Amino acid sequence: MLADDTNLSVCAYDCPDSCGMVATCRDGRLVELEGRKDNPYTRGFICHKGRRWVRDLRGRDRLTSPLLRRNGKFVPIGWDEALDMTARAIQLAVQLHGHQSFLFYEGSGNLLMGNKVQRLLPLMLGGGTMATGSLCSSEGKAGLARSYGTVGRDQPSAALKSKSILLWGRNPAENSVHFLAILHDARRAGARIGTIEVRATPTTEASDSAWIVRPGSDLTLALYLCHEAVLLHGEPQTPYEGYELFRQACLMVSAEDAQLATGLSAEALHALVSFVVDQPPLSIWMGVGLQRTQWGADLVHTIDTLGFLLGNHGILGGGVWFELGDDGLLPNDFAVVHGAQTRLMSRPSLGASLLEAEPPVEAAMFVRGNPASQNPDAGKVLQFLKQCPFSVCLDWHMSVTARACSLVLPITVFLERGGDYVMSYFHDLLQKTTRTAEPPEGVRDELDIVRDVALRLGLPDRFTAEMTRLADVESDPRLTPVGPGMWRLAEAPRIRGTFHFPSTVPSVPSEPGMLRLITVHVRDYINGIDPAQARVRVLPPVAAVSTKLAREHGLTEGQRMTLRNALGSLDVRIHLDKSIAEETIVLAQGVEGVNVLVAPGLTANGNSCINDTWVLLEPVQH
Ligand SMILES: Nc1nc2c(c(=O)[nH]1)N[C@H]1C(S)=C(S)[C@@H](COP(=O)(O)OP(=O)(O)OC[C@H]3O[C@@H](n4cnc5c(=O)[nH]c(N)nc54)[C@H](O)[C@@H]3O)O[C@H]1N2
Ligand SMILES: Nc1nc2c(c(=O)[nH]1)N[C@H]1C(S)=C(S)[C@@H](COP(=O)(O)OP(=O)(O)OC[C@H]3O[C@@H](n4cnc5c(=O)[nH]c(N)nc54)[C@H](O)[C@@H]3O)O[C@H]1N2
Ligand code: SF4
Ligand SMILES: [Mo]
Repeated sequence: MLADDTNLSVCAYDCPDSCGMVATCRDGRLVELEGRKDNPYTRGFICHKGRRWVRDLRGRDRLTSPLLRRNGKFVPIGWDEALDMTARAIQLAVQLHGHQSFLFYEGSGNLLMGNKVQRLLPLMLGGGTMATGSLCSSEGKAGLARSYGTVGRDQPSAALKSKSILLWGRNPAENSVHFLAILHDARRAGARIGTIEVRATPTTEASDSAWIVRPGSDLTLALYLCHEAVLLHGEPQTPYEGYELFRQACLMVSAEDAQLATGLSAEALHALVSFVVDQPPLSIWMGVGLQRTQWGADLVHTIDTLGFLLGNHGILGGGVWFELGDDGLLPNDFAVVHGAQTRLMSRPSLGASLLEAEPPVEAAMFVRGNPASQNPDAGKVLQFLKQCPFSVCLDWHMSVTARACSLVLPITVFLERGGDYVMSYFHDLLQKTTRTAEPPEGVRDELDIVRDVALRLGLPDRFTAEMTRLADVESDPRLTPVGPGMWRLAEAPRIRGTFHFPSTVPSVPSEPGMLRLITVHVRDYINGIDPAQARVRVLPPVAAVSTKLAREHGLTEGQRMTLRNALGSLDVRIHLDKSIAEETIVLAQGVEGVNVLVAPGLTANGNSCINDTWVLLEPVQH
């Protein structure tokens, strides 16, 4: 039993803030969770999603027994039976079709670094089938890295030195609240804040200026702003390869082109030009939504080029920022099995790949992921799960994916495990987790489950030894201790060597007659919707449309309509929002059924094109 005490830990949610936490434990139970005051980034505050764990660890949605689907219903079974069954199903699939018949799917359910150890299960079997490609930020990182070869590691607090801050498709007021706190400080120090969005958000509310543009028009807009920057600043002093071609390309984009694409008025566009040039240094902070498109990397590279042409690269308070890259804190040979031949399937088109797989996938294990909700073309993931002979999902609650599997195994969550690490993907702190509560009876650590399955398959226990190597991260020479279980990772400047200009300017396709579906992250839950949120949503999800679109389609507030495209359909309730860009429908991501409509396309880098989704608005069929 854990002693009554307070323990320091870190929120492991897939959230850029990675808050430092203080947990109070009494009689083995978590009774209070607060912000850790000495964390220099999160400064003693945690959001309601983090705080909610006090209730959720022992809440009614917590799974506490393995559940097996029998005749369409889940029934509790014992752990031995569950683990035997899992091992047998994997063994059978491997015997019949080879190791690639076993799918080991990892999502981004938490940021614990030790998660990687679990990959030893498919790898030791020969490689298995795993997912590749990103639903999240990899496309933008690929674009940012084109400028200097790296995405680097700077600090969000650099915004405190900016005089102008442009949030481009980023919504920190909902998705990264501690950055919003920095923005408020920057404003107090004299900075002005502007936002380029496709709708009004709490972030546009908190900004001095906001420009609402049609989704997908950002590339034309960025090229036009580059055009203005070239006219203003002239040629860079040193000759740059690729500059001339890029100059010609951006000079071809006129103010009229930008207005036509974005829907901005001439005055608004002019004000945006003033915003980016008038009050340097300017920092531009891009979000994740706008880069989930076919030309996402090109867009991010072009926005970075704007920063360069305006002379904001490498100066205090200036620059262009996105998410941070992998820091290589874990050694390259961590959880590696030489000779393993993993079959990789693209995450964004996972469902279709699984349905067509040869050899077929006949045993599937899902950890920290909810692909039946979160992946594009989710209908095909569900279809695959219906026909797959064996599927097991490890989760703490009944996710959409768990509900579609044949077996569900209940796991401990990060607050009930210790000795792992979280490295933020937005700020510079590495933090260690500690065990802050006893898990409820009946749940097991995810790693123990995976190891027990491996042992039943006759594989050696490489897991334990690899887990002890995890603590080596603490001796990385780039780390400086800043408090118990907390380190600052040294900066790795992105601006170095020669700047590389974009060499191609892609054309942006559209689907005439259809509406663009934009799905956004929301304040109250992280990614896949949690059970408590799902329960209050008995009505169809809310689809926000502009009042202009509503007028054209004769829509009224609260009206039920169906969104439809070639992939499927979804019933929604209409909400009129005068702020939303033209020909656009906005839905919260994570709501069940939304991703049935979302396009499974891949970028040239193999990442998702979630925003390249088009739908028709139709009356509900009764
Ligand atoms: N509360 C909360 N916090 C979260 C998450 C969550 O689910 N909930 N998820 C976490 C994760 S995994 C991530 S990746 C981040 C995401 O964090 P953000 O990047 O802030 O989130 P998104 O909602 O994907 O996109 C940001 C904004 O881009 C706008 N946008 C969409 N398309 C376009 C476009 O074409 N052009 C322009 N200019 N704007 C566009 C959207 O309206 C949206 O408000 O948040 C993290 N933090
Ligand atoms: N339409 C649309 N789709 C999107 C997005 C969008 O903006 N629009 N955003 C995309 C983005 S940015 C992301 S990052 C992805 C996220 O996609 P996923 O990673 O698939 O989804 P999550 O909801 O983060 O969670 C995965 C599950 O992990 C569980 N979990 C948490 N901790 C643990 C643990 O320790 N062990 C195990 N086994 N399970 C655990 C959670 O309860 C949750 O059910 O979604 C993407 N999907
Ligand atoms: S979800 Fe994000 S903001 Fe909320 S406590 Fe966790 S890390 Fe902090
Ligand atoms: Mo994400």
